[in-house]
Amino acid sequence: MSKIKIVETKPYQDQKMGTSGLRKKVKIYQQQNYIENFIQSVFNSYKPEDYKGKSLIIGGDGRFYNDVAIQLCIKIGVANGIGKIILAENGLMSTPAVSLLIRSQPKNECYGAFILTASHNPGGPNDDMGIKFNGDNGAAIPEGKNLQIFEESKKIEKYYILDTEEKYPLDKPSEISIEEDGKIRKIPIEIESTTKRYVEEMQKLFDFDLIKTLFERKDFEFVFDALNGISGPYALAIFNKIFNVPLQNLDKCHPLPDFGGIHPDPNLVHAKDLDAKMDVFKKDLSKKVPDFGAACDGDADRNIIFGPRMLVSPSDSLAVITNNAEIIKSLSMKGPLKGVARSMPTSGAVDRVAKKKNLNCYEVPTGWKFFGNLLDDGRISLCGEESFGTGSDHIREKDGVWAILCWLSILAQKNKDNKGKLIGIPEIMAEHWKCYGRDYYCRYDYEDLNNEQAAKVKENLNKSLETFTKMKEGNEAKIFEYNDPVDHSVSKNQGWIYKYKDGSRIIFRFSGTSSTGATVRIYFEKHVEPDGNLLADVADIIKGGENFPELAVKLSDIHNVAGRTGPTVMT
Ligand code: VG1
Ligand code: CO
Repeated sequence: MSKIKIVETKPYQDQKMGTSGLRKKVKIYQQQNYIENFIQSVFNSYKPEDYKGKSLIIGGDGRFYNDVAIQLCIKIGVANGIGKIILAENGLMSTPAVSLLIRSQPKNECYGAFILTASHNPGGPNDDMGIKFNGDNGAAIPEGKNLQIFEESKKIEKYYILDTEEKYPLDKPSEISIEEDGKIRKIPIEIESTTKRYVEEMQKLFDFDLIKTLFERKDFEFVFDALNGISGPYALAIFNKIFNVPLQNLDKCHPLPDFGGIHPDPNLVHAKDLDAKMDVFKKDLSKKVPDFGAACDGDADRNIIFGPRMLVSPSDSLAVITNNAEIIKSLSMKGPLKGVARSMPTSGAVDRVAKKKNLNCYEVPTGWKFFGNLLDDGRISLCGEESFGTGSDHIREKDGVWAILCWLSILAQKNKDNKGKLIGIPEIMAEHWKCYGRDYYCRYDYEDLNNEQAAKVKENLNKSLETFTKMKEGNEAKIFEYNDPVDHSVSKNQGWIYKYKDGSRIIFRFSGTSSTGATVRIYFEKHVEPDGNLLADVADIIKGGENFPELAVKLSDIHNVAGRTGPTVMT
């Protein structure tokens, strides 16, 4: 039998959620009452009837310190009046699977979920920890709510917690009994399988029998890398158990608290083993390369897709999926697409497809939470970000494994009655670009600028808006501001856009997920018409003609301001 105790605390001033949740170094999270304050601030920003007696879902990517956070979520949640805890088995569940789990709860019975992840950021005692809160629609809470929680966290004086040292089991159901106002309240802790519900949902959304025909082909080889993150259990359950992909083709599929020391970020820099397997840097033309390579990030909401010796840029991936929506069951089963959306820095490739198909195409700020209203309002069925995120209205988060299944569906369908040479990813891309032209795309990150340097870069970018506009006829430059068409909220200062007449763009943004210093992201996008050079190297096009990286350095003066000679990461 436990009692509820009230603990006095002092506020922290830095608990503002960024692009996706609160991400900080573990050392920051380990400060006294740091997690307690944040969790209580979430409750404080809601009315008691929003959570009292309702269920709370808890899950995460298994990173270091999640075990501590899980126990606190339970004890503070129950002390605030939560009526049932639904805990992911061993605390492990991907972000998309949590979104699905929330949406599977009976109406008005679920408060939301704490998702314990810093997503693509590295983990371990010296790296990052994160907490996200998703509301009862399964989506990360909107910007306004984030700010409300931040305000609460700056003035918090006390929190409620169960007065017990007990550690609740993560692998079997249990029950908490508390004494409250002279009465006894019992709160069940249910255990939800990490993978079961999600795998069953994917079997409903996709034609698994059709996809199996692809895996049965002798000339189709598939490799996957979970980067030691939470996508591993889902990959094993689907790719190995159902599609019979041999285990040696499924790499790093057992989640590790420090991700084995790697950065669980599926991109050209951090997915090194997969890059090598797929020979994306074309080092050994004599060797046979798999036909399909894929990876997900730490919490399994991102995806990367490789063809043999080629990366499918995430912006292109969104365009190709949109173009093939009719042959992907998950997207066609509810009728034609309602509309599509992309984040502002994502290339215009999907816009071209949307235009041809007569679909509305929305441009939102970076961060999946901005798609939530459009999805809930039935305005879009599909959306994506340049940062390796793709998703649809089946849940309210981006979904790595789902995106891979979309691509497998396209390939399976294209090869349905094809006994000849495999129609693979290169052929699908070539066909796409022939029809729409190609939007060559890449991103440079300059990490760890100090505050002063960041302020100077911002000042330079503001000044350069006018300079750029005068540089060439048809040039436009502006700071992106988003007016949400559903709730009419306005999000200002969402990045600097320098745009040419043909749609080519250079974009600057400051990251909202880095846990140290400021990270400047520079996005380059150059359009080539269908009759132009469609099979060139991305770098050659981005630097050829008007040299975009050089121009970006001029517009921001970042090399002088921050004492750099180049970006820290190029993807
Ligand atoms: C980055 C990406 C953004 C993504 C966010 C969360 O944000 O650019 O597109 O939504 O990470 O992804 P930023 O502010 O650092 O650029 V995840 O998979 O790390 O939750
Ligand atoms: Co993620």
